[in-house]
This record gives sequence, structure tokens and C-alpha cells, in this order.
Amino acid sequence: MVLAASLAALRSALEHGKLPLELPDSKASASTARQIVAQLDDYVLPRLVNLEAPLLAVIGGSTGAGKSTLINSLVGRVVSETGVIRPTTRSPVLVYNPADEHWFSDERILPGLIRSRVTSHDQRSLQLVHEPTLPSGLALLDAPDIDSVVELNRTLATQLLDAADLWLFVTSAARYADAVPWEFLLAAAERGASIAVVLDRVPPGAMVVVPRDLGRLMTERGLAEAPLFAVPETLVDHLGLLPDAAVAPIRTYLATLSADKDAKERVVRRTLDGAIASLVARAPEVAAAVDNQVAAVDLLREDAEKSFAEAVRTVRVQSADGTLLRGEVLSRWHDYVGTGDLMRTLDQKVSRLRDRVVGFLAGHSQRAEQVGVAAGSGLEALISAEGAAANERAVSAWQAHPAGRQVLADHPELAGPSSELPALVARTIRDWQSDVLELVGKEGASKRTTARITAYSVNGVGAALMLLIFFNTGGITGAEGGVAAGTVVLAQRLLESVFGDEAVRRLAETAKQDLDARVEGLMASELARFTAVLDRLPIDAQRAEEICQAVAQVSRDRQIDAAGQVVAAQADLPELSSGATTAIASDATRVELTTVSPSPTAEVVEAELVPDEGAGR
Ligand SMILES: Nc1nc2c(ncn2[C@@H]2O[C@H](COP(=O)(O)OP(=O)(O)OP(=O)(O)O)[C@@H](O)[C@H]2O)c(=O)[nH]1
Ligand SMILES: [Mg+2]
Repeated sequence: MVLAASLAALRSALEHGKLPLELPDSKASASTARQIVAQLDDYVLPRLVNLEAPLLAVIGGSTGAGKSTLINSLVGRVVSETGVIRPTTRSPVLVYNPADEHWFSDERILPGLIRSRVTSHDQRSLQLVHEPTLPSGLALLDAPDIDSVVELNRTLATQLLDAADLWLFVTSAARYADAVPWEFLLAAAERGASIAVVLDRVPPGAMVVVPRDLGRLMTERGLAEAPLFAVPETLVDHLGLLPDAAVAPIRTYLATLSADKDAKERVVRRTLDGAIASLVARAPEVAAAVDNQVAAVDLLREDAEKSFAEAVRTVRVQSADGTLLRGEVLSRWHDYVGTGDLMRTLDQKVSRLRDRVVGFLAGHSQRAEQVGVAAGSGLEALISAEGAAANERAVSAWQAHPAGRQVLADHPELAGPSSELPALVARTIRDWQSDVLELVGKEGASKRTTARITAYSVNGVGAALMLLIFFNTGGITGAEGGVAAGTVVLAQRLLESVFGDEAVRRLAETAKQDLDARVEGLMASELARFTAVLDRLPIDAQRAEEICQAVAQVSRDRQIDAAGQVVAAQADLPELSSGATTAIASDATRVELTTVSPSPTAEVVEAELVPDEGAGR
């Protein structure tokens, strides 16, 4: 029961481990996760909880191998349609003794299939058939084929075989070396499922050679322990049934197996253990796929973050390297300070200077405002262009990645910057400029500044401060830096004459940091459009961890569960059947018994039956 709990935890971890991004491994891993969940629901969990439930033998194999004919012949009447049209069986048929009704009428096993009491061709339904002659404790399931062109048949057959305690694998003398059935058989053998093979339609003359050859193939491929039944080619009767004697050994084998509690439990445990081992082996693939999704999201996030970080950096540099000291800003500034007046003023002694400068600034307040407007629109253009460029960089980085392309296709709005960007940029600059003016006003009101900065002169001082920020000369003089540098030197001297150089440095630094922080905030909100989309994907690194932990727990609990149980891997199928019928043999004698010295029953079959020449196989 401990094991059932840890398997249920694995089931839930797998179910929650979503793979929404179409990465190279996600389709296969999602299907693995679905298969494991289905196998847990269809077989492993119900079987663990009810080890005493009837033995379910699933009859599987190629289309036309004679699966439905075999099940009909085993019960002696038509319970599943047979036919010459390939494939015939579409919907599975489950046959059991009415006494076992309670085991099958509910959704204990194969809960995804709808129970039906009538013939159906719907792959989603499971037809239930009562058969009083079948021993209680044994159920037979006729499955659709594993290899026809109908894909739904193949997936359903795989699901049904995954739910089997025993695979009754039907092949024919004509097709026993086909690749697809062998793939299924090998997968089952690898998993340790209990298997028995029925070789159908063996021409009487080939009853020695063909079963022996199949026996050899089985031995070579790790199926040495699986019983092999050879059924000679015969005519079917008017109902399409094989002569009773032809299938009697198989019927006896199944009946004996289901009646022998220990033997049955060994078969069940072996398959169950194999199924658990296989899902334990497959589940880490799903965890790895979840990790890949997480890695893809991280990569996309990093791409977007880098794109916008670059915009923040560019604005930080270009708002300080003189780029903005061009055109409008310079001409508005020159309109404001004039050509010679202010310079002359600045040449005067400091003691008289302050009042003169402040007076000058107050007198030209409107022009100062124009400088601010020009500075603001220059900044606005720079930030908007960088915001758009960052968006473009993020989009082209995402386009280079399949997951990125998928996310962009789902979110076409990311193709360009947000529609609010222009308004946001304008507001950001407005707020910053009004903060700069406030800063200047506060500094002017402080004790250290003797000059009175009036509401009018604040504009002028503020404009000078912005210019100083826009060209952080780092010691470049007017001659080296050209017109812009000359302008800044003037602005700087002007400011220093009002506040003193220490305060000017501090003010410029504070205002620049404030601008950078605002730009960073603005770019962060543009970046958030990209990261929000990633955040909404149902991808969670925790899920991968949960799957791994669940797998580890199942492995530990399996060992606890196995202690005191018959170790499933050691179950010896031939031994189970000893005494049941001579048609079943251990590896060493199997082929010999079924061919060279067939069972008394088989001899009767051959003696009484007219070979079906027309079949030509
Ligand atoms: N003569 C003869 N015909 C057989 C034998 N086994 C099957 N057939 C015929 O072969 C055809 C296919 O048999 P089915 O039992 O429908 O085959 P199936 O494996 O169930 O095929 P699907 O349902 O398509 O997967 C039918 O026409 C059967 O009557 C046999 O041993 N002898
Ligand atoms: Mg069939």
C-alpha cells in the first residue's frame, strides 16, 4: 500500500508537469507522461490494490492474425466479430465469468473506456461480455491490432496490452517474423511482462519447422521462458470458430493458471513489477523535459532582460555624453543666455556675481522654460527610440528560438512597444524635470545659498543643470569639446556662481541618478510585457523535482514491497504450467513438444481436420 501511495504521488507529479513549449523533446515526453499516467490508472494502481482480482489475459497481435477467431474459439461462441476486412476489431471486447462482474463493471481498470453491453466499433468503448463457461478469476480481452494503418487501433492496443496481466500474443505462420509485432514483444520482454505466444495457422506440413524457428527467435530475443502454442491451419466452422481441439491446450493453460493462486500471483506480480520498473525508468525523461522547458523560459527571459538592459545603458550614456546637446536644445539655450551679456557678468567678482546672475535668470524665465522644453523633447526622442529598439532586439532574439517563436505567435502584441510607451515616456520626463526644478528650488532655499532663487530663476538654474547633466564633460574644456562643451562650461560656471562647485556636483549627480532610475523603471515596465507572458506559461521547475523525488520514492518503496514477496523477476512461467498441458514447455523442450511430439490433443486435431488448402499459408 505504501508503494501505491508513492505511485499515486508520481502520477500526480507527472500530471502536473506541463510541457507547453514545443521543444524538440516535448511531444515525445508529453506522450510518455500520458502513457505512464494511463498505465498507472489502467493497470498498476488497481492491480496493486486488488492483487486477487481476476487474471486479465489480453489477446494482441497483427491484424488478421486470428485474435478474434481465437477468443471466439476459446469460449466456443462468437463474442467478437471476425472478418476478412483489415482491420476488423476496432473496439475491445472483455469476456469474463458473470461471477466476476463486480471486478469489471466499474471503472477499476481502464477507466477511460466507456462500458458497453452491445457490439461497438467505437475505440473509446469497452464491450463487456458474460461467459459462464469461462472459469471465474480469468478474463480475456480481444484487442484491436498493433500494426494496421488505423492509428487509433495501435494506440488503443498499446494501452490495452499495458493493462494486461498476461499477454497472449497471436501471430501466424506467414507473419511471425514481421518487425512490428516483434517490437511489441521485445518491449514487453524487456519490461518483464508475462507473455505467452500463439502461433496460428501453421500448415500441417510445417508443424515441425515453423514453431521451432519461432522458438529460436524467441529464445534469441529473451523470450525463452514464454510458452509457445502452435495451432495448425484448419478450416473454420460456419461461425468462424476453430475446432475445439485446436485451442483446447490454450484454454487449459489459462484455466489452470487462473485456478492456481500462487501461479496466478507470480504471473501478476511479474507483469506488475515489470510495469513499475518500466515507468520508473521512463519518468525521468519527463522530468528532463520539464527542465528543458524551464531552461527555455530562462533563456527567453534573459534575452528580453538583456535587450532592455541595453536600452537603459544606452540612455544612461547618451543622456550624458553630449548627444542631447544639439539642435533645438543649443539654440534655445543660446536664445536664453544671449551671446555676450551673461559671459561678461560671469567675469565679475563672485561677491557681486550671484545677485547679477540670479537677476538675469529671473529676467529671462520664459526663455529658460523653452530650454527645458527642448531638453525634454530630446530626451523623449532618445528614450522612445531606445524603448522601441529594445523591443525589436527582444523580438528578434525570441524569433531565433522555437519556443520564442511559439510565444510570439501567441502574443502578437509583443511585436512592437506598448501603445502606452509615448505617454509613459512623456510623463517620466515631465516628472523628472519637475523634480529637477524642485531640487534646485530646495537648494536655493538652503542656508548655504545666499542668493535668493525666485520661482522665475528656478527655471534658468534648472535648465543649466540639465545641460550640465547632458554633457558630463569629465574635465573636457571648451576648446576640446566644441560648441557643446563651451555651452556646458558656461552653464557650469553659472551654476557654480549660484551654489558653489561642491553643491553643483552633488545636484548634477542626484538629478542624473534620478533620471537613470526613472528610465530603468520605464524600461522595466516595457520588459514586464515579455516576462509576464513567460510567467503565465504553466512551467514550474519544482515539478521536475517532484517527479524525480516521486521516482526515487517509488524505487525505495518497491524494495520494501518486494521484501517478503516472491521476487517477480524470478517467476518461472514454464513451471507455472507444468502439468497443465503438454503443449506448454520450458525453453529447452518447448519446440520439441509442440512439433516433434505434439500433445495428444494436437494429434487429434491434425488427424480429424481437413487442411484448409485455399488458405495457402
Ligand atoms: N481457415 C482459417 N481461417 C482463420 C484462422 N484464424 C483466422 N482465420 C480467418 O482470418 C480472418 C481474420 O481473422 P480475425 O480473427 O478476424 O483476425 P484478427 O486478428 O482478430 O484481426 P483484427 O481484428 O483485424 O486485428 C477471418 O476471416 C478468420 O475467419 C484459422 O486458423 N484458419
Ligand atoms: Mg479481431
